[in-house]
Amino acid sequence: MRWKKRPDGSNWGDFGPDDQLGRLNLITPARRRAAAAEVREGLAFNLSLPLDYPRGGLTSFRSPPVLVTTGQPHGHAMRPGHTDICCDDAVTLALQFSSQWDSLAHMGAAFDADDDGVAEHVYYNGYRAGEHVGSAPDGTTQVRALGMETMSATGVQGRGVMIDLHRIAGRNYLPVDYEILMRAMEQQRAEVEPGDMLCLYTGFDRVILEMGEDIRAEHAHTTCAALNGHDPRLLRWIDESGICALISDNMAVERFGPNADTSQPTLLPIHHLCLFKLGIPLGELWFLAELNDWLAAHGRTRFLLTAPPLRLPGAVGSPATGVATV
Ligand code: UVW
Repeated sequence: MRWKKRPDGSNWGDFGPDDQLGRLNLITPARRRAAAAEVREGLAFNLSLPLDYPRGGLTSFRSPPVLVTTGQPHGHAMRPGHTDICCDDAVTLALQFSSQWDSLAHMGAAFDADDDGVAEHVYYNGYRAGEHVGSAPDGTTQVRALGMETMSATGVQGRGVMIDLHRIAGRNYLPVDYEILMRAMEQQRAEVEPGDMLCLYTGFDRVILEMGEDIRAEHAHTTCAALNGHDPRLLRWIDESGICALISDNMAVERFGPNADTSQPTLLPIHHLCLFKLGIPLGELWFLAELNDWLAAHGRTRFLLTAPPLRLPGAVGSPATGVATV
């Protein structure tokens, strides 16, 4: 056993001692069939920003994609005497630069999981920093547990539920607590069931696209809605709702940065609850605008969501190209 003591309010061990999927275990064949029943029109929406967005200075520590050819120039003749010409390319990008999934290896905590009075650095279900999730001195990652390949293998397909926070906040900065979220759900007749993937539309995706190079880090802290992770009732609801993924078009799903409450032990309480305690992957910077517009115009909130991350062994984050079908 990797742990003797689990964090209060966590579900470590509930899906098995070696579980690495967390709440995604709740997507059963029956839930996938219920999700497929949401497909009535046959329309599909791509939920990724172009991966070279956000531009400007929104994220300083994650680099945008750089595409290069893999040695031979684009349009090179494959073999003399034949008509075929060919292009191949390679990319360098930070996996969490644009529309992305955070795996359960993205954030852990200092916690005394072996109950010896000293906190260790651990992740969901007691997986250890260094031993299971770590990086070598040359910068290569050594993620042996909780990496993207495990999440990807499930296909990440189930029912998505959209809640439109932009309808409430517009582009005003709004920390969303339990009351506000419940009011939005009631007004929009949005119901969430265990195993659903919850999408929160804030309108920040369109801010990113419209502002282009002019966007700055402070726009993430001063524009649109973001969950208030310091509201205990909101945290309780996230747990009790049974959601298996939490997704938004904003930077971090929750508020962070200069306006955030720094008096608590964790700076990102929703990351802590979801990734560390409950095994709920987070989707950030998704492009939800067109899907949200369509759902709002048709009085709907539910859809089939298919969003596997890259099946890239050892990756902590992944670009996300979710597809919603309505
Ligand atoms: C951090 O910035 C730490 O993470 P995220 O991209 O998940 O918000």
